[in-house]
Amino acid sequence: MFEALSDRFDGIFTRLRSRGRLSERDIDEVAREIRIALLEADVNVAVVKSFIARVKERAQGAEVAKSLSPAQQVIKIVHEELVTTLGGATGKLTMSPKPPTVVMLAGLQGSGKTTAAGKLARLLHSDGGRVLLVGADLQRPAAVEQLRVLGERVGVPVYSEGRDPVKVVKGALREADRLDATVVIVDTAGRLQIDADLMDELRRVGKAAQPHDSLLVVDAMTGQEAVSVAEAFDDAVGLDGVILTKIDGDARGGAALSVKEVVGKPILFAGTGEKLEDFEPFHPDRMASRILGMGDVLTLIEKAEEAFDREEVEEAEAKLRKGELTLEDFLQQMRQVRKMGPLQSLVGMLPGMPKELRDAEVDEGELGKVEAIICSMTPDERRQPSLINGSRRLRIARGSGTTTQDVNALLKQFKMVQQMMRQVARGKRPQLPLPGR
Ligand SMILES: Nc1nc2c(ncn2[C@@H]2O[C@H](COP(=O)(O)OP(=O)(O)O)[C@@H](O)[C@H]2O)c(=O)[nH]1
Ligand SMILES: [Mg+2]
Repeated sequence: MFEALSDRFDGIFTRLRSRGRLSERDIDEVAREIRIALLEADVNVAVVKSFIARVKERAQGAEVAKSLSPAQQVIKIVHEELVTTLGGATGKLTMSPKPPTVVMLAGLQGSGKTTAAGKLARLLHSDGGRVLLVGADLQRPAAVEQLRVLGERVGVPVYSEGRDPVKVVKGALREADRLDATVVIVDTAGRLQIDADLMDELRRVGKAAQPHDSLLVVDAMTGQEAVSVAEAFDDAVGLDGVILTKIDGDARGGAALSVKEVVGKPILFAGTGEKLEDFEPFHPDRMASRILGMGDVLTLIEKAEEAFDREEVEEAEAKLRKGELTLEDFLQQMRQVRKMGPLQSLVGMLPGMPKELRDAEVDEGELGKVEAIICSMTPDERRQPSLINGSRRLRIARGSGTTTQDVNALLKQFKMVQQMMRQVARGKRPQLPLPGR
């Protein structure tokens, strides 16, 4: 996500780092480059203008922090202003003091409403909420069925009936009372374009639902178009916030960087993929760090906490400290890391990752191979790889559908990791074969 924009900033800051003191002209030049980068990213013109003005003013005012180089100061200012443009503080759903809290999702067809309803239900359900999903999209015959499938996977009930969305909502609110639900999420019908009929239906559904949170679901990949759509919906039905979907496919970031300032409504959540778990609260500060290639360590940690079994981690840590890592532990850790999601998206969250690495295709097939090889070993072999002689090697290669070269490569790699771990265990800094920039 936001790769194109990240690359531009990367280039700008790399050039900046080679300078000493920044003259007024230097600052003008950087400002010009950032302006072009943002316009290319499809950020709204007025937003770009005010962003550049703020950065320039602060950079010239030189809030001189002695610990930072001139380049670092500019990066810090740009980071802070990006956070502001993305919405400042992390937004939250307005929860009704008297349950249930009603969340209504609106948006154009294909923007990701139904998917977002399922994802939001999953998030709130896992936080202990008693969620009721409501299928009020009766335009598309398959829409309610799609929602039912999602509800089943998340483990929350789905309510729908008949042909009138207003009746559905009224029935759903009674059902919510009966179920003692704390959150009701209403999925509504979309159209290909904004039209009077759609807005009229939304108003009627809204009147019946009296939502505490009226959220617009927009596709990030549509850039400026997403911003116009948000303005139109806000004018017609009034919005409390935005869910920005498909940011996984959005290289530019124009919608993310324009919505808050143009429409005045915060982005509350972001869709980061097609799966139910590909959904996160929108944190402006973390997004800004991601855009500037500073990584998003906090999200990474949260994902890790979700995927990792604490006891297993503690056990692995203890072994690490004693320098006793085995291939079995290696396999287990690999599986846990893979539970966190596609490696490519994880690498993108690491700070200071060289651009080449961020862009490199992580070979998931290669990982599958490693897993197959370790699985083909006997438990003894996993604990004591030195047992693996020529004939065992051949057996393992055959069993895993790989070659003896593959097995050798893995054993060599593992030995390196083991050595590194021993260094760590002895309190030394490991000598990582890191690629230089
Ligand atoms: N890559 C990606 N695809 C998404 C995301 N959210 C939704 N989709 C896909 O977008 C398509 C339309 O989604 P849907 O929820 O049916 O849209 P609706 O018409 O607004 O209800 C589906 O194929 C979804 O899988 C997202 O965050 N990332
Ligand atoms: Mg739908």
